[in-house]
Amino acid sequence: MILVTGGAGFIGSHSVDALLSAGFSVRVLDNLSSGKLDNLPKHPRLSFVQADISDAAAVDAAMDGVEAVLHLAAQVSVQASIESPAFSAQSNIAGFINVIEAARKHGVKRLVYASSAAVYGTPAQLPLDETSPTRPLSPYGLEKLINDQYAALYRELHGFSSLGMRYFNVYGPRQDPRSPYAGVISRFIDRLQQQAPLTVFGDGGQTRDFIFVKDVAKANLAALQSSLQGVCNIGTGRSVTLLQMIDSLGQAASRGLQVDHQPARDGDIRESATQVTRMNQSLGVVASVGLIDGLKELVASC
Ligand code: UD2
Repeated sequence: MILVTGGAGFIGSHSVDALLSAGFSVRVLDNLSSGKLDNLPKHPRLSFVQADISDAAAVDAAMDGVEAVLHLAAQVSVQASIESPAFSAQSNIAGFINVIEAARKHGVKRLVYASSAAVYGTPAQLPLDETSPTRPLSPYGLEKLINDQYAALYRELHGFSSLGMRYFNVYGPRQDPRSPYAGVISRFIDRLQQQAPLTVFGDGGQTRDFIFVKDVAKANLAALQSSLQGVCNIGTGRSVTLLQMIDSLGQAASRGLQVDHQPARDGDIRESATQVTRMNQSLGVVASVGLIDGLKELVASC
């Protein structure tokens, strides 16, 4: 039995699909604050518990009979973490401790959890790798870094096996464009459907590593089955500018796209890129969905 916290969410529900396809039994624990039951299939090997990770007793009960945990439940908004740091820490630090401690007590063999590229802040040198300096720019990034430190401590103290997944820019079906953490691609899809121009903050020359959510689900599955310890950057290893991404989106949607430029966002990171040697070689996963193919699948799903 694999426990997936946040399993009704965007990355969570795709990970549940991958786990079910691989033959696992899955228990989802989700408070449905941003996840949706509609994201989950009806399946004989899937069960659902509605609970919050800040509820230690509920987390403890959900560990019964579990061999590995995929912990994705979190307060996911960077903005909310700046506005309400105590509330954010309740989920992202206290909630994390509830999960890792309950897992240890129940003798769970493996924890894979969502860390984030946000731990790096503005990169001093590109491409990033797992040894790059961390300098988070928000409570959210700091909370994820603290998760990584707790996981390292649990390894030292208890020999507890875990891997933190430092996701870069994940896109794909089921990402809610109105959610506080909606990525640029889901916003653009929303604009496209409304036949409205795409808003580009700044000149569009900023770069990002966009990874398709099914590749992320594949990496999560591999991570649960691997004994790799520490943290692992999760991306494609190929960054593109926003304007290049818009060009690919136009090809995927088979239409020309109108762009409206607005001033650059405060605190926006200009360039982002990661090496994926650890993901490719140690985890044995290569992101295989190209940007145009991923965007086509996303457009078709709407
Ligand atoms: C991502 C995370 C953020 C934080 C950060 C850390 C998402 C959605 N955001 O921010 O939470 O972890 O990484 O590195 O995962 N843009 C537009 N038009 C729009 C929306 C965005 O031009 O309508 C630009 C935006 O200014 C930025 C780029 O697109 O330059 C990507 O924006 P994003 O919010 O998808 O992701 P990012 O990498 O800034």
